[in-house]
Amino acid sequence: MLKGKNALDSGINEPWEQDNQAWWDWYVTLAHNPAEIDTSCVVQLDPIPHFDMASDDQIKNELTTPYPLTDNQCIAFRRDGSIKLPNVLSRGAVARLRNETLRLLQKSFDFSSDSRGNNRFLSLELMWLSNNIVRSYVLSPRIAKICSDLLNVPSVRLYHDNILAKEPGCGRTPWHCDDHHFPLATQDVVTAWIPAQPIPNLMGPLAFAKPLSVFDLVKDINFNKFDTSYDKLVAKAFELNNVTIEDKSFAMGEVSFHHNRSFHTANGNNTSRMRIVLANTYFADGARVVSQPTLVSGDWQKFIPGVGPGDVAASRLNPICWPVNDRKKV
Ligand SMILES: O=C(O)CCC(=O)C(=O)O
Ligand SMILES: [Fe+2]
Repeated sequence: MLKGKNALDSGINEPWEQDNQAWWDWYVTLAHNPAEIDTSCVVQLDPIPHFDMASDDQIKNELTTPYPLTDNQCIAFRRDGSIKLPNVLSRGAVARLRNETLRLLQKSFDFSSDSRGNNRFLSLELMWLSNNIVRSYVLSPRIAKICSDLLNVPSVRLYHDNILAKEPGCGRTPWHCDDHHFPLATQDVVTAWIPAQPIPNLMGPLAFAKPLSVFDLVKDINFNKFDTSYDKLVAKAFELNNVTIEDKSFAMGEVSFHHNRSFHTANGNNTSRMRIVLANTYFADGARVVSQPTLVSGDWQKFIPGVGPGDVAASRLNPICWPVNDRKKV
């Protein structure tokens, strides 16, 4: 595990000095891509079916209404480390999310055809601080309660939000588990991966190795910050052990939830449409920052400002998202 001895072995035991976008630019270079995607040959998808965008009030109402989870779904999550839930968002809420995230991406990045490549992995974080619509999706009691129920903890805080956009032609996301990234000294961490459009197979849906215990098959593989060897070795270990990979498409409104030890990857985007996702990570209230965050923890101090290694992770940027009555308790 990278938080322990292997971190020292593999030369990542130093802080990340750049921003979150630079982190993702580096991180996708660690993915093995059998062949580069030819952006002139990507598949033109049919238009996303039109749904009227949800209004501000509809969004507020929907995202504060609890989603009924069954015991079996909680059991499946704890066994598998991931679960995909249908209709967490209405069609109108997905349409609004795409509209809003696309607008924010267009404000922050250059999409003109002569700009640097068009097959980037783009990332925007902390948008909930300045955008009320994104805030509704990030601090959503509906989403946070699902996370709290899946983890079986009474209360969850936000670690961070990430708008993740894979441009057409962007390659694979390397195999990893998020425990490598999050400098949190707890196993009660979950990420809600919220697509802002349907994700057909060709667009590279998030794919999960199951069950959660396959973590043990690969936990001793040394991370290599320079090349694709870690990604390839994890893929090989899963293949040799006939590990089940859940890699199906995402329907509109479907959201996945993955535990921080769940190994996951995503194929490249072989379509002409940008794959936009809002990925929100939550953790059990009371958790502390690890004693030694690493390179793979990225720009973590941006998400837990003023909190040092070993301290309780409860900065003003980590509000309690569930239960709502505890929100003021920072
Ligand atoms: O969107 C992707 O391809 C990767 C996202 C991811 O690894 C995560 O949200 O934990
Ligand atoms: Fe991840």
